[in-house]
Amino acid sequence: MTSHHNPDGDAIGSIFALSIILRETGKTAIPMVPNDYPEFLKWIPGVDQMMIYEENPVAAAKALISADLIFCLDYNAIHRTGKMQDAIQQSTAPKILIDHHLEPILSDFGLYYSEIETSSTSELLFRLIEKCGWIHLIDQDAATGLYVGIMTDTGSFSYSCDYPETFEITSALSIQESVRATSTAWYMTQILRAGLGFWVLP
Ligand SMILES: [Mn+2]
Repeated sequence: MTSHHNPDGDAIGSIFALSIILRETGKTAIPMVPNDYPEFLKWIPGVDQMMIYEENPVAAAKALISADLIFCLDYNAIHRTGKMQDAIQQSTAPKILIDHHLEPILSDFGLYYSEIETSSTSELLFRLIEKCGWIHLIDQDAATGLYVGIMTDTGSFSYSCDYPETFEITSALSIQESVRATSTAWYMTQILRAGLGFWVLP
C-alpha cells in the first residue's frame, strides 16, 4: 500500500485502512509512504506501523520489488512518490491505482479506479470495499482512517463535498463502525493548534 510524497490525511488514512482490511483477509500488507507524515496524524491508533521509505530505503525497496501487488492510493502518477518511484517502477507487480486527482497517467498503472467527482481516495476505497463485500472487515481503526481521509480532504466538510455519497459514507462510518467523529476532529484540531503554539478548550 503506497501513497504520495508528503502524505496527507487522505493518503495515510486510505493506505492504513486498506492494510488493515487486507490483513483481515489473510494477506501480508505493508503500508508505506515516501517520507514522514504530519504530527497531527500520529495519534491514529496503529498508524506507527507505517513504513517510511526514506528512513529505511533498502528494506522498503526490497518490499516493493518483491510485492505481488502494489496499491497506489491518492496519487495520479508514479513520479509523485518521490524517492520511492524507482523501486515502484522496478517492481514487476501489477500496480492498482485508487485516486481522485485530475489527469492521471493511466499508463503507469495496470488497473485503475480513478474518479474526480468525489471527496477523497478514502471515499473511493470505501466504495470498493463495499463492492468486495468486505464492509464487515472495517474495524474501528480502519474506519477512523477512512474518516480522517474524508474529513481532511474536505477541510472538515467545507469543500469537495457536494456529493450525497460523501455523507452517506461518513454516516456509515460513524454509525456502523463507531468512529468517534467528535474526538477525531478534536484530536486533530488540538494537535494542529499545538503546533501553532496554543491550545483551546473543547
Ligand atoms: Mn486525496
